Amino acid sequence: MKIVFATNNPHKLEEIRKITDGTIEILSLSDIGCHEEIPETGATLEANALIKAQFVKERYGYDCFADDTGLEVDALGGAPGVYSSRYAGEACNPQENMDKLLRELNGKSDRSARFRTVIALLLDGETLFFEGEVAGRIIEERRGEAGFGYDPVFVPDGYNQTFAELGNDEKNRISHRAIATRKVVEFLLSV
Ligand code: ITT
Repeated sequence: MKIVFATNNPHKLEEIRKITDGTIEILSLSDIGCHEEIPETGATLEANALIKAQFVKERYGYDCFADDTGLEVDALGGAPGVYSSRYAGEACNPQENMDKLLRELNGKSDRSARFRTVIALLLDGETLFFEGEVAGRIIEERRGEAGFGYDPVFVPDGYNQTFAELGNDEKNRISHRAIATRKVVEFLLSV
């Protein structure tokens, strides 16, 4: 089976190709000649995942799936959430987003948070959603080199290391996206 994963994030592609391990051929946006930035204008992770998947289906005709992920921090009322990639401003980088997060949490004792991934799948005229979540906490300074985004400041429950310290193999075993992706893969292999 061949399906498009509507992302240009190389970390996500590497993660999903490891998880699917050759059972499904995953095409990226650049594999299908799509080099546009798909505007993520939704107010929820579900809406953004669907926007990305529908964009590909409408313009390129492929069945596809897309994910949107947010980091939800309890002491910040669920922020940055759907705005995780642009928490510190439209053109900001992951370092600036992490700086802002650590600043906002400065002095706060409740550091609980979760990563939540929603995947929208468009297949044979149907729309399906899959979800994965990992609870954890935000530490006070960055630790570790692996992964991307907020990985250096997120320690999943049951661990002492950040996602960035755990490394890609362990992260792929337990991550929000791995949980959601495994659900999609299981579904795709069952149809
Ligand atoms: P695409 O839209 O091209 O898929 P993106 O980088 O914009 O890629 P998302 O909208 O899904 O990815 O994620 C929003 C931000 O949340 C992302 O820029 C990261 O900063 C952060 N993020 C997502 N998944 C993460 C993960 O597994 N670990 C750490 N941070 C993550």
